[in-house]
Amino acid sequence: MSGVPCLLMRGGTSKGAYFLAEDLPAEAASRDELLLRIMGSPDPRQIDGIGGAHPLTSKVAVVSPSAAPDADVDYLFLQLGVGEATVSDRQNCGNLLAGVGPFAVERGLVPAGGERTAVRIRMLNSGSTAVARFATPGGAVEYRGGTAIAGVPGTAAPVVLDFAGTAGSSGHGLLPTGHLVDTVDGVEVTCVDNGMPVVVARAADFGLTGRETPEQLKDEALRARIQSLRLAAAGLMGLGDVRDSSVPKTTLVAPPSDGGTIGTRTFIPLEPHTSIGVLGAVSVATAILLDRAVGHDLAKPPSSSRVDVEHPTGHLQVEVELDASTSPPRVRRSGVVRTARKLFDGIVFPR
Ligand code: NQM
Repeated sequence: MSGVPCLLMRGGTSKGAYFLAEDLPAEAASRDELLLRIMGSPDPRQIDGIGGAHPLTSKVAVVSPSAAPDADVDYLFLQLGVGEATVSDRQNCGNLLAGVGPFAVERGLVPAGGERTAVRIRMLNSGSTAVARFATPGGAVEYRGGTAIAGVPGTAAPVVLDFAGTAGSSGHGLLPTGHLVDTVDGVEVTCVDNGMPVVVARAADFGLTGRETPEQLKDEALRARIQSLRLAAAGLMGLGDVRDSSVPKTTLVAPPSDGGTIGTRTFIPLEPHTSIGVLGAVSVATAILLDRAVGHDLAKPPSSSRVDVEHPTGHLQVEVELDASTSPPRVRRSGVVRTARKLFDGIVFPR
């Protein structure tokens, strides 16, 4: 069995295997079958592969030069199931995205541009683009730096990500149901998609404070309620039957308890998130900025375009600028600061 060149990176609060598209089978079914063997799925422990036994560490980035005039590279994100043999391209990942620019420089797809390099990335899952800016002193990616992100010990070099065209990433607009608020399963929700389709509901409507730990949220009855809510909401969002899909996510919101703008507990799609996804946070922040949306009433009004999203392991600062004078509102700009780190570069041998 021959191996496959692979670079293992932490991207934001996720960890994944980064590949050049040319090193994987071109045909999607053979590629997915190979990736499952590489990650060790299906197996709750992924013991015979390099996956980390959690959705946040069972991720793949496939990167290639871009043919688009406004992009340097194409990035396809694949979410691999842990206990299930599933590979989904239906969601994007803003955390692995943080490693795509550095990976493109590491593999020579983009030349380092002096002290700092900007890489324009077309995100194939959603068709939107992001620009990643990071330090490349002396022509090499600098991973060390002083930026801390919640959920990752220590500090590293910042990767600044600016998004364009993320609204309606799943093809049904910023408010995919066509309404600001819907009632689903007896609770009010705001279904939003500014890069990630998310069902936003009030934690209080589930008998929760929104300050629970992810461990406390691992409850069979709650899991069943979240599943029922997202299956019904997905129908209204035009997403069809999402039983085997990683989207939509569900975020339960509550008043902030640590000086931030809003408190969140997120399910991906049923597993409690240890923090919150990047594009998930951008989407939730967008919702709570909208007058009368679920969560708007619970949030501390931000004084600028910066929304401080509280999550189980800290805060995620998101920048969202909206033009609320149009219907539906128009997203002018969204952005976020992340870090990434090269962990291992080599050849991976599939099972
Ligand atoms: O929302 C988890 C993560 C993600 C995705 C998820 C992400 C995003 O924390 O952009 O980054 O929602 O499954 O990496």
